[in-house]
Amino acid sequence: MERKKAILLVSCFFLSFSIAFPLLQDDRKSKMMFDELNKIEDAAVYTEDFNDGLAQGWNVSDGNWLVLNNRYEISVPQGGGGRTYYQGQQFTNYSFEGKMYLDYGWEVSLLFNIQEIIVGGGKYYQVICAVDGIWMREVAGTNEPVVVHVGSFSTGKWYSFKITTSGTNMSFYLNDTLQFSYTTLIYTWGYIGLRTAGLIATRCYYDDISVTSMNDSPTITHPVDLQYFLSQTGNSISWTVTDLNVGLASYTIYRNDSLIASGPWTSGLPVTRNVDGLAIGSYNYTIVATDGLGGSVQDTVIVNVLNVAPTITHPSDISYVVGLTGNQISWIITDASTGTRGFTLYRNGILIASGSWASGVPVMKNVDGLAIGSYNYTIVAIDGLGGSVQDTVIVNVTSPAPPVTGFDNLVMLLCLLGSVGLVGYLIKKTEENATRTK
Ligand SMILES: [Ca+2]
Ligand SMILES: [Ca+2]
Ligand SMILES: [Ca+2]
Repeated sequence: MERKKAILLVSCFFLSFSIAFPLLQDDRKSKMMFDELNKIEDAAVYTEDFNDGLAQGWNVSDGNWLVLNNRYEISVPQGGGGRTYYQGQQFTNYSFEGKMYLDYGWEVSLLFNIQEIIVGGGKYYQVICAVDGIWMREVAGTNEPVVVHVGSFSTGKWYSFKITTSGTNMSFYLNDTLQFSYTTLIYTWGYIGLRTAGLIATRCYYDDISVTSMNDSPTITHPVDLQYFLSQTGNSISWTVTDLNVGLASYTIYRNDSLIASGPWTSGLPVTRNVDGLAIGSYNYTIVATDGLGGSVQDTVIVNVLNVAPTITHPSDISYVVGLTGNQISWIITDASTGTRGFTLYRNGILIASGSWASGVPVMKNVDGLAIGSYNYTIVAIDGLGGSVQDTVIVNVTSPAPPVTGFDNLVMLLCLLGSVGLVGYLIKKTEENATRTK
């Protein structure tokens, strides 16, 4: 059954892959990045076995620290001391483990949640394993012990140690046995370090240091994808990253895999990126936010910059008497964003012309020589970037002379009747005159 499921899943994967290759490729890349970042969190984020004879990244504050025999060692005279810390990274919610050996003398110490180390002091917690007991100090001025633990520690043997800190809770283990727990209200994150001090001359060794993060990754909002028309302004993406445990929190923003911005972020406050001024096209904006403690999160927003369709004037319809000349339609097409421009012109739905156009330059069509009738001229212009516009002008061609009207007919009829009456009267008069003459 599981096998069938697996085959089905694989089939679906390849089907999706073939349908949406570019999208899936991006998703897979993001997923891989994310997995890598998560993997760091699951495993030890820092290890040092000193087997290469070096203590890379360790900053000696005081004392004569040496890497000898594949371990880190310090010898101090009576009344002396020494401190060193790993400055490669600050940690929060972590487990600090290793082993230690008191060769002779008084104590070995472990430092954690170090904020700073300065001559004669600093800000950190210190777990002390001494031949007279195990205890802890909060080093910030008074240096008074905050934990006094009755436990045994002796010279001449290796001990494994583990300090866990989670939020404000810390615990100390020796050879996997819990020695004590404490609430660390002042410093809840920081560097790790090592120390010794000699009430009597002391030499001790440390080895196999590791830090495993129990840090929570930040979370991030997912702003909606956005689109705008070319040249529009005021477009931005605003992410908000949230994380309770941060070190040096920083972000990087990539546009189509190219780094375009970076900086610090603050939990709960927006990180805003203006996305104005892009050419027409599709862009992916990916932010990767790290918490400085090994935790990371990312998000991608797609920005589409759209083409603006052309506009066109609407010339008046035309009417002319058949045979007259000088009749033409003049359109002006305007568009700031164009690719390969083109127009097609139709008369009564039949293609009669085509060509190119330039923004703001008239496209003219002579419409002389038509027979009497009505014609529609429709132009369709494309901007070569998916935008188009059209307009239609009606051309009426009329006959040359106006026809006779009803009023004229009436006048003619009256004239005719008048003429007939006059002729009849004259004939009658002529006949009367002839009779009298007889
Ligand atoms: Ca070693
Ligand atoms: Ca975190
Ligand atoms: Ca356009």
